[in-house]
Amino acid sequence: MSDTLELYYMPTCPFCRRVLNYMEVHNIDIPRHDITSEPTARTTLEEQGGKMQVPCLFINGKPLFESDDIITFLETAFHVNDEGDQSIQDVVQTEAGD
Ligand SMILES: N[C@@H](CCC(=O)N[C@@H](CS)C(=O)NCC(=O)O)C(=O)O
Repeated sequence: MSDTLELYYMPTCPFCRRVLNYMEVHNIDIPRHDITSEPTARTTLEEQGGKMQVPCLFINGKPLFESDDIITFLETAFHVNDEGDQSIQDVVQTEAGD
């Protein structure tokens, strides 16, 4: 099973910075949308997420708000505490090969 992940954020938001810093430290590279610079991103967040709050991680199109919950999800999805950091490709290939 592989999840489609997309992060919606604002560069000035401290909660978003927490998530982005975590991703940077652990080499987690997923598509991201800056709602202040992408014209359609804010609308997408409001319509699909149901509210205007960042950070928001869409997991297979389903919104996950709260920076703590997002980091916990990423920690599990990318096996941060298991056997070193992995890229999303590693996760996808590992799980697809099962
Ligand atoms: N408890 C949330 C707080 C998130 C939050 O307050 N985000 C602010 C930006 S820093 C927000 O989206 N506010 C709504 C708005 O700007 O309209 C978290 O940890 O993610």
